[in-house]
Amino acid sequence: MLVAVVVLVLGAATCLASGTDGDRIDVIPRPVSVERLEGAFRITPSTCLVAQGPAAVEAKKLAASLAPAMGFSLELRASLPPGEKAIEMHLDEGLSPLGVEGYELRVAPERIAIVAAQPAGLFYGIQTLRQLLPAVAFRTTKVDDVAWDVPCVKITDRPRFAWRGLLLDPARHFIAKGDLLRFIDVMALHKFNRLQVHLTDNEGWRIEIKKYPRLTEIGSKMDWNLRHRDGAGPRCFGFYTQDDIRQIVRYAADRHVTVVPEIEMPFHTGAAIVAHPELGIAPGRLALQPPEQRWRETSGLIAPRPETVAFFQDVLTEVMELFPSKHIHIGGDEANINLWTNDPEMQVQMTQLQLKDAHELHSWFIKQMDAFLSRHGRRLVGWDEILQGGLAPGATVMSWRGEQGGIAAANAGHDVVMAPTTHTYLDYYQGPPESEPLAIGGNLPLAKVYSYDPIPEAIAPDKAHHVLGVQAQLWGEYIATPEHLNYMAYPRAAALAEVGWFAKEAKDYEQFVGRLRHHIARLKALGVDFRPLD
Ligand code: TNX
Repeated sequence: MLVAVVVLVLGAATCLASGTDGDRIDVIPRPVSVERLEGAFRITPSTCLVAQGPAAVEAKKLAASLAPAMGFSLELRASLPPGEKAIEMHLDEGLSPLGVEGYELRVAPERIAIVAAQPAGLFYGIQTLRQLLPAVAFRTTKVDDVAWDVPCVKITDRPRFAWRGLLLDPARHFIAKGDLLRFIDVMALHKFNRLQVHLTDNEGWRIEIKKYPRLTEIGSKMDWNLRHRDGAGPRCFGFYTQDDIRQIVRYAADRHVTVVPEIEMPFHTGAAIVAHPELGIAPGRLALQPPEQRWRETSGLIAPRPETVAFFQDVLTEVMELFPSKHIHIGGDEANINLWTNDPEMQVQMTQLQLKDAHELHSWFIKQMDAFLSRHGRRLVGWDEILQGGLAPGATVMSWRGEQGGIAAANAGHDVVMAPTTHTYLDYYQGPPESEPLAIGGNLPLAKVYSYDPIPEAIAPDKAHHVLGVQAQLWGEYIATPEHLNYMAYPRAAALAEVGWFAKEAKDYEQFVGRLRHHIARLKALGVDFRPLD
């Protein structure tokens, strides 16, 4: 299998390098193998779409995505009408060597065929097909006088990694449901398949929990925000009802995106502590404060008493009902555990549990959550701080403070997702700070994102399969509007999509930028804001 993939990759390199401008195949992420053939298939109102069963479900998505710009909807049929031009889609187990997300796309003058082993593969074949059309195919209103020509090609494609993620942070600035859904549309076009949603933090609790209504009654209207220190700025209030969540999860699933919820603990929990002071260290202090003082009295750190463990397990019970994702993220980052070291009640707890320090108490708490999620058939994911004090047996590690955490976890046989600040923090500046909107800091230009390889050499070759993939973060402290969100995301997320999809051997930045120049015309047609290329 490995040999076959390498051959495909090298094949792609030769083909694309020899292509003249008229032959350009400007697909992002770059398909593994592209062969340009003579001629084109023209889509017209009389073109029919042929698919059955699960393939028909995907075929309808193709028709729906083309209809706004083309002004007609392709007619879906169950069988190929003799002599008529058709786009045909079907599942074929024979393609299972391409994995659950791989596909073949063949375009000939009389027929387009998309074939895959699984529906996700058909969906990705559709995303490639859309990008072979003129960029105005992405317009959301009818475009006249365009020949909807698709160049003849033979494409064989499959992703390098199973986890190709983006993180959104509605906790810091709330993201309205409609904006979230539009974001999912654009990420799916780039073949991303995981959306981590950071639902809780010091600045806000954004998910309705039936058992603890105060979490949103109070925690979604926090009067404090890291960015707007003197109070909450615009878009700092809001939450998703359970019905909203179900709608988001379903919408994402239709686009083959799994929504991974993140419920932060034991730190970054200020909003929960304001709503439920009993979760914090020295309970009761908060309740006595006037509302505008509430934040200043929370450390953002919960006290891991048995009652607190039960509280968060109750929360996770409702979260598991809403999110079918196998992976559930519990945060685990940046805990200021010195507060436990110095707290008399926590000292007693550490002695009782025979733990030698606060790191072990942190680990003990995470292990309670790991055991609980494992009992329910789920997998815990946490930021790399969960390695300190001993990694929970079922944990998957998201490596953000560089690659060391990911390397250590993978070499110890744990799954990891690489998400280092150095290459995947899309909240960082993407150009000279003086000419960019205010950001949290850092410096992450497009080329650096593109250069990333999620498998560091320090991971033993027989452990490399533990690297599930890669994820980019759009932390929300400085991102208050959907326009700004897209500006920070694109085009860097397009580069990350290629990092997650295309084999590193044939990655070529100049060639990527050439394709990107065409790709941004698609973003424009869709009305998606992006940072212009240098
Ligand atoms: C660190 S990444 C955090 C986030 C911030 C981010 C800002 C991580 C696990 N923790 O809470 O939003 O930096 O770049």
